[in-house]
Amino acid sequence: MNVHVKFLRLPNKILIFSLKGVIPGTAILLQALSTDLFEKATPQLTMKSLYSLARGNPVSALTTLAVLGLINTSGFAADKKLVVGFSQVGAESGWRTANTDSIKSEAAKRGIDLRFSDAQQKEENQIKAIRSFIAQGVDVIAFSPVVETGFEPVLQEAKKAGIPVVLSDRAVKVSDPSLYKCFLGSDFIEEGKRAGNEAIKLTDGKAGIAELVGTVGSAPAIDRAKGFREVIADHPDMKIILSQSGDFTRAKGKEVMEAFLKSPEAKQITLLFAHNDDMALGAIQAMEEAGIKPGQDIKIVSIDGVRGAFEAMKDGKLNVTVECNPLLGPQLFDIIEKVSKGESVPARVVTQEGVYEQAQAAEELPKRQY
Ligand code: GYE
Repeated sequence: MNVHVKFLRLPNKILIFSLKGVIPGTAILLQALSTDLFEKATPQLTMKSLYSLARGNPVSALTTLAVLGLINTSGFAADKKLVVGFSQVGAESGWRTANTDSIKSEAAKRGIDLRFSDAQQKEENQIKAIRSFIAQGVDVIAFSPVVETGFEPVLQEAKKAGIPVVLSDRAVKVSDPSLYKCFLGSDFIEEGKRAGNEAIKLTDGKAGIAELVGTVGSAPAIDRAKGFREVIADHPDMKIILSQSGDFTRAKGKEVMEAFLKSPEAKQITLLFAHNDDMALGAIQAMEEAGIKPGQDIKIVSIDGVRGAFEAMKDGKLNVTVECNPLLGPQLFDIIEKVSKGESVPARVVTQEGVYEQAQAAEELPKRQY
């Protein structure tokens, strides 16, 4: 019998175990096996013990592997599927739905075993989901953090378990940057600046601004507010007179706009800045119900670029949408696959996006993918 056993330990603790040979008395040919799963699946079976077992008695090493289910019955090494745990924010907006679809369809296309969990916009649900991914021993954890803070302890647990983490769409604030490998997503400060510039153009630099803020404590809400303020700071007649969270949903956007329109400052509102399109669409309804012409009496700038925003622009009810691309699936899984192989990835990958005004809406609408 001729059995070759090879071990290779990569610096990031991935073990590669390759074995080639025929089991005597059988036609079973064993070709190759990647063993990064050994440490997780069989912690009792250390590389050293398996190595000496295989050296000393190859047949029993093979049997051990077979019993552990690491060899498929046809005798060929099983191709291990990449297991990815993904914790999504929720289903709060058109943007989010498109993002979820992009992630799920890309995983299916690549034959990835995706464990998908919806946090319903609650941080505690996300922490639970991440803990459960750690317990399941997934290969890579990816998530879109609802808010920026509070994830450090669970990310430390993932690090201890040797499971790499990739951030998708939103960022976290942690003191140890090694707690995640990469943050893939938009530059939200830049989006806020673009929205600010469009607001200045629309109002000739003089506006009473109502702001519909995204989820409090989330990266896009913090950064879009910051970018917008940075740009309008040079224009003393651009004044934010009302600002409140609508949690990125259409229903809350409508509710908060109704309250704005009943407030003593209502008459001074000449521009609405909504941190996403869904809230703007809710606000448009509130304005119409109050007899106000959205897009005319009150100019509206929002962010995302979802189909509903283009439709509203076509109807003259929304003035500008700043694009934020949700179709992150392909880029995300490129990063995840690299990380799973121990390859290095950039700590930050920024998505490319544009700005769309009313005049472009009719032409753009049929091309929109979300
Ligand atoms: O703008 C909003 C969604 O994190 C970029 O979340 C995302 C934001 C997006 O609910 O619509």
